[in-house]
Amino acid sequence: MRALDIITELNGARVENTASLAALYDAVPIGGEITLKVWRENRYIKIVYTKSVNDNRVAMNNIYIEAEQYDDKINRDTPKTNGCPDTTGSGWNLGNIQGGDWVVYKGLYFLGTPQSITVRASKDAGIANVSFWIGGRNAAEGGTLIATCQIPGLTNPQHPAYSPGAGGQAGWDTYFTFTSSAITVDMTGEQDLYMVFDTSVNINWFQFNPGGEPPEVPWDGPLYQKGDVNRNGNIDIGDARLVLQHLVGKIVLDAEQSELAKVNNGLTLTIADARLILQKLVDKIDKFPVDK
Ligand SMILES: [Ca+2]
Ligand SMILES: [Ca+2]
Repeated sequence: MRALDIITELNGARVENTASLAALYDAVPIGGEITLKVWRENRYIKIVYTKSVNDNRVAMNNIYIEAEQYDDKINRDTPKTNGCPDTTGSGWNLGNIQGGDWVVYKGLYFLGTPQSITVRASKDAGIANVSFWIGGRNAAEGGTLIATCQIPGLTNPQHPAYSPGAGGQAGWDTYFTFTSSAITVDMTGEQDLYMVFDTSVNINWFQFNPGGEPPEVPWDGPLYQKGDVNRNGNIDIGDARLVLQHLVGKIVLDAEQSELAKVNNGLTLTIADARLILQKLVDKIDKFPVDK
């Protein structure tokens, strides 16, 4: 939502002002769908999104997970939970990882699809590829790959703090955040999330990055024609009267009415708009300047 957007409807109900917007918004349950009719710059658009717990615009998908708090793992000794010297996170990590290992975090609920995953990790040398799957740990198990994240070792030139002489424990104790590939698979709903490893790496935590603004599409519902300030379906004397009353301060038009009333240049509301509405009413003009 941009600063100059005007929300005119929420789930089909007219938004009169900030208080009515808040009341309409509060009436939608968490997880419920919200359809907004929004006036943006010079056109109506439709924005559809899911109401979230902690964000009134974007689906809740910034889920944060301590890597060592998995629900299940491959049936062998590794991975293991170890103390973690990183200054962020829980003080514990997921370590002793071998190629082929996996862990699973069950029952994560996504109200939308995140953009990507930030992974807090360390490694001494080489490159680890961490794969994230939902529904299973690989395709054969019914899983869908959602993202991969490369973790270079501290002695690898791809590492942001590349230090050729700092292998071994220095590399394992130096944590950085790395960003996964973009998520393009729909993750909405409850998911079992698998993290799969191709080689050794230490993971402290990871977090899903929010999906950003909900997509916008042109408004496809009914629209009032320009000049129909009282929104009764036609141009009438009442429309001109409302504009005049607004201009002398007797009433205040709501945001949508104000847009409907700007029939002259579409930018500012003046006495010319009321005059044009009257001229259209008596068929002196067949179109408003703004419609041409
Ligand atoms: Ca941790
Ligand atoms: Ca009217």
